[in-house]
Amino acid sequence: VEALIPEHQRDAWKKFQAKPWVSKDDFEKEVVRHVETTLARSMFNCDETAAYAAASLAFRDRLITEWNRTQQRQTFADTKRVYYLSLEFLMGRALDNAMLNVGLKNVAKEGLSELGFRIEDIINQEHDAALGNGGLGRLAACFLDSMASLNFPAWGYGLRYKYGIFKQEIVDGYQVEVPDYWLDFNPWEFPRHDIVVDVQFYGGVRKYQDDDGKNVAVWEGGEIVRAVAYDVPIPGFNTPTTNNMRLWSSKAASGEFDFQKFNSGDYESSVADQQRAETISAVLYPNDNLDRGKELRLKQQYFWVAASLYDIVRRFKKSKRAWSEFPDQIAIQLNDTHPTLAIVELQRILIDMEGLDWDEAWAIVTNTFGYTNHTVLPEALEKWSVPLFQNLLPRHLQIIYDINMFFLQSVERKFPGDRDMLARVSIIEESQPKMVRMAFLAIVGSHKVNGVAELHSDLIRTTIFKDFVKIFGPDKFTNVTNGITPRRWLHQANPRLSELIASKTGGLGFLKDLNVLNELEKFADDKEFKKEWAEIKYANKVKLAKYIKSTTGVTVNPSALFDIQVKRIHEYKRQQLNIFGVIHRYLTIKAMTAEERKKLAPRVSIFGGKAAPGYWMAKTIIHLINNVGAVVNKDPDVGDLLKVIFLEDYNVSKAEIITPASDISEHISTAGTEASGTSNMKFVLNGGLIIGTCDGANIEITREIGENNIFLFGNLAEDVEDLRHTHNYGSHTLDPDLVKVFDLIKSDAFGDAGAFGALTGSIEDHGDYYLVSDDFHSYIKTQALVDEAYKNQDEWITKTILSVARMGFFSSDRCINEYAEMIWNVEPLPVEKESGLGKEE
Ligand code: HBZ
Repeated sequence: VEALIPEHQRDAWKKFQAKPWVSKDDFEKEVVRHVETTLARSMFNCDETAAYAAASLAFRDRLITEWNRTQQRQTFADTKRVYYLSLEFLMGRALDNAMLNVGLKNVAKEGLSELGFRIEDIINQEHDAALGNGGLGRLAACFLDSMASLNFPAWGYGLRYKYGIFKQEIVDGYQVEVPDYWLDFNPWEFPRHDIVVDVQFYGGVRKYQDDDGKNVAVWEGGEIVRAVAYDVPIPGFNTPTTNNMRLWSSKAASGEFDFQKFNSGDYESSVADQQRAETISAVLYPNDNLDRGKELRLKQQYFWVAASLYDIVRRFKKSKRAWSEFPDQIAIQLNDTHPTLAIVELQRILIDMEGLDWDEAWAIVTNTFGYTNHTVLPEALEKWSVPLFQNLLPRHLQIIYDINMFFLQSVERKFPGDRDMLARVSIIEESQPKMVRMAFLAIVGSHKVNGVAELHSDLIRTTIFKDFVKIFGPDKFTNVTNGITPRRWLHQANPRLSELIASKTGGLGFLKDLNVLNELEKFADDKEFKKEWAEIKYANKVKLAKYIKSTTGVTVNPSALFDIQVKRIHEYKRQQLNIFGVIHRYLTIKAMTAEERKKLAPRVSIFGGKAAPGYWMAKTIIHLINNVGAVVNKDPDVGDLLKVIFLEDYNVSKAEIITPASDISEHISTAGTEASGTSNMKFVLNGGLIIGTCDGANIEITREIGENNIFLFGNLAEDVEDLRHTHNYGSHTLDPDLVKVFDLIKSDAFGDAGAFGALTGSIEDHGDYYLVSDDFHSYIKTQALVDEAYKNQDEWITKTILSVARMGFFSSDRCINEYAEMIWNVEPLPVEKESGLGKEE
């Protein structure tokens, strides 16, 4: 490469090329330089915000240098790349992560201290990058960390929302949503004003035969919106590999249209055009596991997919390879069905723009894509109305109809005369209006489909996608159980535990090979070790208790059992079961004698999570939790025995405080509804036990850590259908303890019971779809076992050590290696030395 540049120029470039700083002095020099020049401030008015900005810029500069080199290395190696398409990346904060991944946190800590700052205060200045709803978005973030840490040539593609997930405020016990404008100052992104893609919407299709008699389709007219790239460096842990996350931002395409309007004096409507274009990437849709079918959402999906594919294809074309080599060079993973249009878009590019035959193009497409399903809930499966599609993306709809026609023909050949089968698997649902079933399109257009935990993958094979297993054979369907990055969820969130583990396992190697945790088994009965282990848990609880005090005003006892359920609020996740259990506990305490009360283990029930703004039932659950807390927390009969806390605005950075502080966490979804869950893994990895149903990854966690170390309860997935049937067609009597809970609610003990009528009614009168009553008894009994077990601290600690020791499987590094081998067929790109970076142990 260098030879392409004239020698005298090359020398100057090389002489002055950026050299990543490593020493404390150099770090301080960079911080001061950024304060004085980039920020135009002086040390006299450098507050924590400015210090955060300058420290971030110092680290960003470092990342950019490595990022550039990584991109060059990957380009010249010319090996296969992975593109992870996700409409959500729930990254959280970047500075702490960057410092730890490049191994310079201690350097920064000392440097900042000499400049007059505490590193924790500086880290806390950062606004979370909250471009996601929950598990799906956070999984994408963990995957980026793992792909970089394992040196895979991989990019993430997403949307640069101006507003991430809303900020939640609790006012009088109700959730209130406040917009999350997070871009005021974001040092982690690089605008690439030179990387733009014009994306077309609406218009019509003209078809004709060209001179050679070939059918040609031209999509013309309509409107153009411009996509501008913003790049975010993704540093791997203890490796120079720094990958790229490219987020697209929408703006009006400047061009003839605008000028015409300016010239005709139509300034206002030209400004309106501008705003309309910017609306596309303005806001993240705040629904998790619900599809609402809004046009703007489909626009977001196509905008992002079209820009990303243009970018990917442009990069491929530079290599001058034959089109048939496309799938050897590129793997694209679809994070749920949100990017399914990429399948159609690539087919369109290949047949309409590049002139390939249908079959040749389709082989390339299907060999390129993999699809990950994250839910079996029917209300979450995406469908788009055909009329809406026809209007917004007329050419894509034609291609979908063709894909469907060829697909149904193949089904007809395989299952002659089975018309029911054809109707069931058709990508077009023959409803009024007709709908495009995106999951079916994703299956037909991919070479592999995976679920995210074993039970979930079995369920999709045997229920929602069972016809497709018959059609394509079982090998197309596979499982990749989710995982989490131990860098953020152990090393960053729980530094003392990480340090203790490092001291016993020979350094930080476990963060790159989590199975090393196994070595902790031998300390499970080591008195000294257990003492340190318990002290760390206690310190983490003290920290959370302080946080609770400062945000809610409630004093909690750090010696009490901390029982935590933090995740999106959803009926299927059953926070209502938890709060009904809390009310049951409250009733029990009230009925106890003073003597009996002395024997009870004090408990703090902690909740957190956002409800989708339009999800009334979820908001009602939040309201009930808060009202129960208001009553219980000031009841003198109860005192320390029970406190009920709702933590406002649960997000990634709060999870980093909450997760290390649990004794028990709750993962209590109706069996068969939670695809995997990932916070279950985070809590166990941080030395907490869990109470859970036989659902999602709980099952595999049990297999790994042993059933003595987990509190399982409730009905099994295989029995859910029958139970629901009995509720609706047989006799449905409620659990007597639950009836007492409802009676208390109805006595207005927690405020006007009318506010909770829909919630209790859904269980009493509307079939109890989520089996709250069916599982109530088992839940209460199991919670009593938790109380008992917690009294024996010695055994409890042993259980938590053994559990952590057996969590190696749940590293997202293991997931990424599985995807790479089973689905992507890509290899890591080795780096010369593990790290040219600061190495901290
Ligand atoms: O994906 C979650 C699953 O509920 C959870 O069990 C799993 O562990 C996790 C990672 O695989 N799904 C989501 O978080 N889904 C969404 O947030 C979502 C967002 C927009 C939608 C649909 C789903 O339109």
